[in-house]
Amino acid sequence: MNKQEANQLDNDQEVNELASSVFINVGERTNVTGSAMFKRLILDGDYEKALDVARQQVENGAQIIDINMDEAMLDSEAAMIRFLNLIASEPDISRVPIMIDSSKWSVIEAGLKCVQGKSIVNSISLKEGEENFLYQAKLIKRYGAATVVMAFDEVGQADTEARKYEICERSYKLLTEKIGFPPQDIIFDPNIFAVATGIEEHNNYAVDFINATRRIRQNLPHAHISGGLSNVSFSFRGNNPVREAMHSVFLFHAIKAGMDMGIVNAGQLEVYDQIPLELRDAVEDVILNRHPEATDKLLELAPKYQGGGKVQEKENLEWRELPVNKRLEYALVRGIMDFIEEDTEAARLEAEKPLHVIEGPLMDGMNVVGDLFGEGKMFLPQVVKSARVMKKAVAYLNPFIELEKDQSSSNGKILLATVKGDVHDIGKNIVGVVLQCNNFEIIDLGVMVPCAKILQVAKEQNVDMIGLSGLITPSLDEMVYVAKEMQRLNFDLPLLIGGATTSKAHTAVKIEQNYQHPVVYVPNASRAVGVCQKLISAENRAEFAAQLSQDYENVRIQHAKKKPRTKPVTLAQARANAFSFDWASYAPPKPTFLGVKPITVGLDVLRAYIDWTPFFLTWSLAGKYPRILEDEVIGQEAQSVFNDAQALLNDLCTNNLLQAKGVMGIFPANSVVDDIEIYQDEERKNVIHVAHHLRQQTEKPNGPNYCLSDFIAPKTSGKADYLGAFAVTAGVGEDELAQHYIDDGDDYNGIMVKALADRLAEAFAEYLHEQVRKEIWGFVPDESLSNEELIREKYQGIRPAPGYAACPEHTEKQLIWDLLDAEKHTGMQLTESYAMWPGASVSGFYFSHPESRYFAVAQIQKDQLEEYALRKNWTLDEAQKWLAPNLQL
Ligand code: B12
Repeated sequence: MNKQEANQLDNDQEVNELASSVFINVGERTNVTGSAMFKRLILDGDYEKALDVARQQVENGAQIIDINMDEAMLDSEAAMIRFLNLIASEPDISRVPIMIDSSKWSVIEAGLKCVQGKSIVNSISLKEGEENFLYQAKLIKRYGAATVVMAFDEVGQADTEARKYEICERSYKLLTEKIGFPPQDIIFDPNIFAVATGIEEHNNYAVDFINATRRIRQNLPHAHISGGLSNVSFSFRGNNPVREAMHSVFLFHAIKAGMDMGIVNAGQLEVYDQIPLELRDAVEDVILNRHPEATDKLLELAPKYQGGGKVQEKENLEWRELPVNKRLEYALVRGIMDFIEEDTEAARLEAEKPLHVIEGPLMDGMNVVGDLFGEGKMFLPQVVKSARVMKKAVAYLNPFIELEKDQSSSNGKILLATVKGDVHDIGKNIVGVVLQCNNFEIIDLGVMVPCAKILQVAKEQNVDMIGLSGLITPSLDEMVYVAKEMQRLNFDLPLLIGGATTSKAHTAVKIEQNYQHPVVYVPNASRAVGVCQKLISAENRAEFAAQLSQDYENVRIQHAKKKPRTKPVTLAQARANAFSFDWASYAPPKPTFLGVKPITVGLDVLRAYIDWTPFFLTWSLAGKYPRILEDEVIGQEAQSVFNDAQALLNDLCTNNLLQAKGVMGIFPANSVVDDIEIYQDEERKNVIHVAHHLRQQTEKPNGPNYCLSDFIAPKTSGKADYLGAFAVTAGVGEDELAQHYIDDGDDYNGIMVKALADRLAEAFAEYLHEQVRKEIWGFVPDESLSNEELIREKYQGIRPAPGYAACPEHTEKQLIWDLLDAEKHTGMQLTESYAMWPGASVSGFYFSHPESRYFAVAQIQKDQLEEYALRKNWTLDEAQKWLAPNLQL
């Protein structure tokens, strides 16, 4: 324990006694995942300065230093070896034990080989089963090292007292009884998770930790207990006084129960006795889960203590000398939350009415934000952060406005909804925030909203326009339906259309004609502001509407004249030009496993597989990762949003706030023309399911007319081939967590959670595909590709997903669900439009053929439409509905 901390704890007899006698503090500033400064030094190759960081920690009293080099842009193994070798020649650092911290076993092993003297491995667990656990523990024992054992098993990370204890007991028995691991070298980490998150199940997390600690200490002799303290207060990020109080109270109780080691930042610890009594009581209620309103009470109290945090003292606070309206503008433009309530209060006292603060300085500030955004001088993430500040100020003023029964005068009311059957809302949420920044009032009905509800609320709330959003093509039909219903029910509100699969052409040809009032396709959030302002303005609306309908009429005329760029061919001609292959001299790879396999994997594993480029697109920052971080114009903002993402990702991983669940399967299969028959077993007699695919139907003078079935051995070839399928999600918990942020006025993190969940879902698909290629199907056991190469699809085989270009027909997801029993294994559900819930989900097929490739089916012809209807047992109308995107509009 460092000196400062010991002093801080001095005032409390009990804690101090325990602390000075047994509590060991682990320094973690030498961890690239936890310290941005250390990461920069290592990435820049400045190992001398990085050593200074280690030295300072020891000087400040750290009794162990944790070293972690897990960074995607680093050769972690080499960095670990280099740094440990340097430390070995610095006696003032190497006098304390080294904790070798990595999620990769190879890095740990490399570290163990370098360290002289006693080291500690961070960490091992039963996550990948007993065999792996004991194998790693044996090696650690051979090096004479101690180890942190996480309360994590094959099922997942332990969250309840029972699970924590049960996993630790099982680990203890395995270690001590099976391989004679010295019990005093076992350090359990029973997982400190965030409390007061707003999610009821999290309320008991601290109690669970403390009780599990007590049981471990009572029943598993000599073992130690450790944990990362800062996690517990994650929900109060930005409010240091409350966080410090939470740390202190938690430690007070955990040490009493037997916690004897931990990562405790001295600067983030309040003296238990000096915590104001009302705050200490409220914090204690939360930590010990003493009553159901504990979180709400602490939330209520928290703002009172905000603003006194130590972190802020270091910042340049010259702007605090500005007049209040300029301070508000400064905070809005820079997204600074720290003083917003104080300044809003100052503005309120100066104003005649509280509402004038919104209409005056706050709106002036937001207008500056809007202008800077319009001029391309501010970027989307910054705007969303500004909105967070604005919301906080408005929330502060609301009770005063209520008191005066004043009516707020917004630019206009807009109802937003993701249509029935669709679950995507990132784009819609971004549009909502940007419009709010421009003083529009937003009524957001969420996702999967039926038409009747949209229209009913629009009437009840007397909104000024309706905005619809959708990501997948079946949603387009639903938008057409809403337009028709608006016409039938004599609405006269403008209708906005947006979302990834919508387009001006589709809006003009399919939607606009059905409704005689303005219908506008809006390609992105920044365009939304101008469009809404024109539609709301009494002078501009008529002219804008006339222009729009002329514009859409032109689009329709152009569209009608449009000839296909390439000549269509008949289905028979296309089949005659199918991909041809010498099946006779080919042996399809036989999987090492047949059947269905549920998959669980930690987010810490998945994060290494993330493709970051689309993440920046979500934030309207276009450019390839990692180059985007160096970009002259947007580099700084990209780096900032990336840093925020890393911080949140760290929290998601350590606090288990999202979960990834998946299932995969491999089945005997053969192709029959454009279908793929899936068989019950290797006898290939019983067809259990049929996968239906579409064939390219345009003239291809230089290549085949592909269909996915081409990549599976035809039944007539007599070869035994296989088809794989998967469904994965990283979105278990995403809606609740995002909503928690949004309810707290923090749309920025609300959007960030979903953007990260999406990235993790795709990373899961990438990770699982690699497992399939290398092990489960095993057709390329020796594959060794970097994440960059994986992103560039440098592997053998493909994983097309229903909805994507090679298999554009969404209902085929039902087949995946039936084959894998996906709902049972993962909880993932299909909506009536075949969107997957949770939103951050991906599903698809696996093909192993070395020549299999991605392609676009594109336009199909009437003969294929009719035949496909027969194959699917559909009416022609049904076929037209589901294949609409591939038919001439
Ligand atoms: C990232 C991504 C994902 C993410 C999730 C995306 C998300 N949460 O929105 C993940 C990996 C989970 C995913 C999964 C799938 N995806 Co996807 N995905 C994409 C991708 C690459 C980018 C979408 C995105 O996030 N854009 C950034 C956001 C901010 O933009 P946006 O949603 O378009 O919103 C902006 C505008 O549209 C507009 N806007 C949006 N709504 C509104 C509303 C109003 C009123 C207004 C005014 C404006 C407006 O303003 C927003 C901000 O500027 C697109 C391809 C593309 N280039 O669009 C494919 C794409 C959307 N996906 C597609 C498909 C098929 C799928 C899957 C079905 C694949 C599968 N079988 O697993 C699943 C479906 C998931 C599910 N839950 O059902 C297809 C859809 C085509 C189709 N035929 O339906 C696309 C177009 C790819 C393609 N070219 O084939 N996907």
